[in-house]
Parts: sequence; C-alpha cells; structure tokens
Amino acid sequence: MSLTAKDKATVKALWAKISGKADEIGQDALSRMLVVYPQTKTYFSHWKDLSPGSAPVKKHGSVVMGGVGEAVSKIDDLTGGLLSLSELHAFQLRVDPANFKILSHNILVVLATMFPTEFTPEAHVSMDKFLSALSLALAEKYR
Ligand code: HNI
Repeated sequence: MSLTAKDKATVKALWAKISGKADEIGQDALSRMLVVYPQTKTYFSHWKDLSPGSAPVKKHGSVVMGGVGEAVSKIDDLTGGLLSLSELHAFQLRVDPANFKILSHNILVVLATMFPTEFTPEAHVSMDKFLSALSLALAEKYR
C-alpha cells in the first residue's frame, strides 16, 4: 500500500493548511493517546505530569509533530529519511510498534475535529496511508 503521487500531493496540501497549528494538534493527539490508551503511559513514566495539556505533554506534542513535518518533507524516502528516528525508537526507547498505529489514529481524530472542512474523505485516506508509511519507516530498525 505505497503512497501514490496523488496521495503525496494531498498530504502536502493538507499539511500546508494545518502545519501552523502543529503544536495544538500534537498536544491534543498525545493527550488523547495517554487517556484513551493508558498502556501508552509506560513510555512516559519519567514525566511529572501525564494529564491532558500538561507541560510535558504540550512540549512532546510539538516534538512529535516536528517529526511528522520532517516526514512530510521526506515523503519520497521515509525509510531513509527517518532512519535515525527509527533507531532511537527501536534501540533506546524500545517503543512497541503497535503504538505507532495508536498515535496515528489519535492524530487522525484530532485532524477530523480541528479541521472538519479541510479533512475531506480524500484527505483522510491519503493522510491515513501516509501515517501508516511513516509508522512502517519508524519500525524499520526493529529487526
Ligand atoms: Ni516518539 C521521542 C517522533 C511515536 C515515544 N519521538 C521522540 C522524538 C521525536 C519523536 C522527534 C524526539 C527525538 C529526539 O530527542 O531526538 N514519535 C515521533 C513520531 C512518532 C512517534 C513522528 C509517530 C508519529 N513515540 C511515538 C510513540 C511512542 C513514542 C507511539 C510511545 C507510545 N518518543 C517516545 C518517547 C520519546 C520520544 C518515550 C522520548 C521522550 C522523552 O521526553 O523522553
């Protein structure tokens, strides 16, 4: 299920519309992930406060969306472009790749709520495919 030229163009166009609110998107997606899928909290047990909108959640929401933005810019070679990020998640953080799907889902939910007009079914399907490809690239170094 690779990204078509049309998927890539759709993702880039959507990103251009929403990236100004990346911090907000990241904060909400991360907040929701930690509340709705509490098993994800184990990776962040070193934070003082994991509640929705807390300082570390805000900060990390921005960091994660920075990674998503980087992925948009490297959309033609996600595996190569995200290699060091994959190594970090695999060898140091040891994040179970199942969690990438969970975070991706939460990002989609937030996009749907924050951008009801821009998040058309067409944008939805391309963004879903992109986040799957991004997750696959992040899991590249796991074996
Ligand atoms: Ni993730 C750190 C990007 C999914 C747990 N993560 C980062 C950093 C980026 C990043 C960028 C900072 C790297 C650095 O310091 O050099 N993470 C992404 C992206 C996704 C993702 C783009 C998927 C869309 N990360 C996840 C998931 C989990 C996760 C699903 C666990 C549930 N990430 C972490 C943890 C850290 C991290 C833990 C270190 C955070 C800290 O504060 O110690």
